[in-house]
Amino acid sequence: MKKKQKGFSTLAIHAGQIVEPQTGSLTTPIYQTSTFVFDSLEDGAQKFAGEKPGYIYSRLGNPTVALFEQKMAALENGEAALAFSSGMGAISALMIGLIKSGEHILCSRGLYGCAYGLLVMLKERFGVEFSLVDMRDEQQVANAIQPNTRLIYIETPINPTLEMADLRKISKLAKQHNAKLIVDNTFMTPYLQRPLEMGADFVVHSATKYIGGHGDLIAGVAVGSKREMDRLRQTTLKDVGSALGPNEAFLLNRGLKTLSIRMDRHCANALEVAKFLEKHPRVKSVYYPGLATFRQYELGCRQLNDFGGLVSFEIEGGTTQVAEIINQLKMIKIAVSLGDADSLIQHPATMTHAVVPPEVRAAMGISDGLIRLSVGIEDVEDIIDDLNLGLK
Ligand code: 3LM
Repeated sequence: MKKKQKGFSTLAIHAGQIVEPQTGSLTTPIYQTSTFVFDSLEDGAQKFAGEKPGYIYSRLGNPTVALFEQKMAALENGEAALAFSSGMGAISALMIGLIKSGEHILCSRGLYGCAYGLLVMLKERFGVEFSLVDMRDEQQVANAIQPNTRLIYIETPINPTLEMADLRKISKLAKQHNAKLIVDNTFMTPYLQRPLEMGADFVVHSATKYIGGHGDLIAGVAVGSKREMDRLRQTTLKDVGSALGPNEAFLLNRGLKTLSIRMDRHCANALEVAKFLEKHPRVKSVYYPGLATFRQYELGCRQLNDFGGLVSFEIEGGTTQVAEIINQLKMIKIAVSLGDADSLIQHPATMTHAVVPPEVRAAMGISDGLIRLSVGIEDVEDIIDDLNLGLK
């Protein structure tokens, strides 16, 4: 009989966790060590050769970090995961490990600013081509695939416009053209969207965000097949070296235990906030996949378990008018990052996407009047009261 798969919240708490044998410690300790002692030369040599399991050096693996990797693999329903010192560490390791000069990466037309910066660097310094395409239209995606396209790299929903791609259709296209599909799942977390189940090859996260959940660390993670994760551990993680530290891993393991209940609250609050903003006379448009008026509402209903905690909205005017609004806020903090318990608001044109040239930014759908709000898990009435104050 096939073993019944445990529920998401159960896995988030129990996956990979073993009671520490020496002391009975319930939580996996912070193994704060750079190196691990070998019994003998032969023991060390066998571990280096991969003939014997065991830890060698914390850049290559660490028990606190390994627990985080096991949990993320279980939650994304993938075979294996690799933890990194930041989301950009994960994205750059995957790109460097999977692409060669002369090959092409096809990307969603919107990308987090530093991911765009990385692509520009790969192009200018290493001869890797890339192009951005509107992933809402599969025909445009099919037309944009080139003979040398080896990777399709997408955010869905996109930071900060929340535009989405149909993952089942895009992964089919990727397979037809022998390209690998990487999905940045930071905005949704595996609780709300599981790209590997829809045919993607890799998932990446800025674990700094909802996975950590408390705004107190920087981390990243990639999930995929065991074969590819093993290969990347031995190449870009080992030799480029953006490994996660055990302290951060401990906080991530703790954060994951409450991921589902935090996400439920983020989603409920964000929907209320989006409805409030939609009715406000100073607000021109609201982007939230859970609004029935959102252009891709149907796709969101098919692809997501709920609609997430990010709400973007556009006001009449540009940077000056945005400043007038957000500088008035008392509780909501003006800060980049997202997915924290605290509500955070930011201006993509001058902050997260400031590195993107203005014409590319405009093509991404980011105007100077666009504001991104990461709705926290405070009482929603207090979030709305604060927004009311700013919008007055
Ligand atoms: C932000 N984003 O405020 P780290 N992928 C996505 C992201 O949103 C981010 C990363 C990867 C923001 C950070 S801007 C200076 C602050 C969809 C980060 C990169 O390397 O862990 O920051 O993840 O939108």
